[in-house]
Amino acid sequence: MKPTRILITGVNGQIGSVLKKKLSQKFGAENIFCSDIKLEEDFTKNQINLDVLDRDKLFSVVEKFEITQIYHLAALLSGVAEQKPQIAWRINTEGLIYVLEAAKIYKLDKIFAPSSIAVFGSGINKENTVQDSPLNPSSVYGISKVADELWHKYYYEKHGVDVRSIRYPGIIGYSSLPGGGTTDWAVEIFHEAVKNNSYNCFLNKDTKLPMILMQDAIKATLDIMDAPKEAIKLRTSYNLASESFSPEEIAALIKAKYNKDFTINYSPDFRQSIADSWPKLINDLPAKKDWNWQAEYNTEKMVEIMYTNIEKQYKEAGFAVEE
Ligand code: AKB
Repeated sequence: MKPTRILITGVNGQIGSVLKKKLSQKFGAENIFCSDIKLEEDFTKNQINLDVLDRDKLFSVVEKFEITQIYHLAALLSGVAEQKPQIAWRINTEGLIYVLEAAKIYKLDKIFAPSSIAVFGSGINKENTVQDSPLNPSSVYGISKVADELWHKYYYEKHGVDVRSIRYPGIIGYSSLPGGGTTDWAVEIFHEAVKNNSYNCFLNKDTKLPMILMQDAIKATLDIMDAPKEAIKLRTSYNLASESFSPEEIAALIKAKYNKDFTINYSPDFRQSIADSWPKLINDLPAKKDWNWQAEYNTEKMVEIMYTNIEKQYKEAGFAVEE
């Protein structure tokens, strides 16, 4: 059996750098190959400059480094995609198809390709969005992710590509920044609370959305990839739930427990209508049943982890943090 050698695309994104560390611990740093359009190429460090639309380079990287798995994270998220619809469609769908083609041609063991809660839109029960809810997204990002999910299933059924996917909620982590999503406020709020004691939120105060702490998002990613092939019954993408909250709930927790001077304002922008089309509470029964998914963190613990770690980082980096 060939040793596991993993290519991560879009490693410079919010989840990439954290996933890279975890996969390096698990499989050895020498077996993890990182790529991004914004990464300086250095093969001695397993670093590859890769535009996922460059199919030939992707194929040659897979061949040259004898890759056996790809974690395909390169994508444009909902906010940016809405402003650059055509390039977002290309990166999010064409990029995925090249990865799936590489998996087919080079007979890769498995692929991880995330989807998102953005696949949902009108016609759902927002308080209990079950796996089989209709997929009527109103955002460019959501449209591309619905197409992606169908491509996963197509390559699995037609070519036997073992592609696994979860519908990520908004991901909240302290060691990397999100880039261009509708759920980015849930990370920004902690940075602004620590640095400036105030935050101007781009969503309304009561906009409740599904979220997940980075630790749980990484756990879900590794769990679904570790599951036996037969356990993965859904070849589109699995609903994944952890927490759900609104900006005013997080602001109240920050103020009550970590920063009594914290204030928040609301100036909703174009992302409000994206958020309004998404579920508030996800039902993830199939993920629990098929590969034993269970979130470990609740909102109070998440706030503690986020606030204390971000505060520590700013203090250590010499930023002026108000005491
Ligand atoms: C976004 O806000 O676009 C992403 C997502 C929910 O997929 N964080």
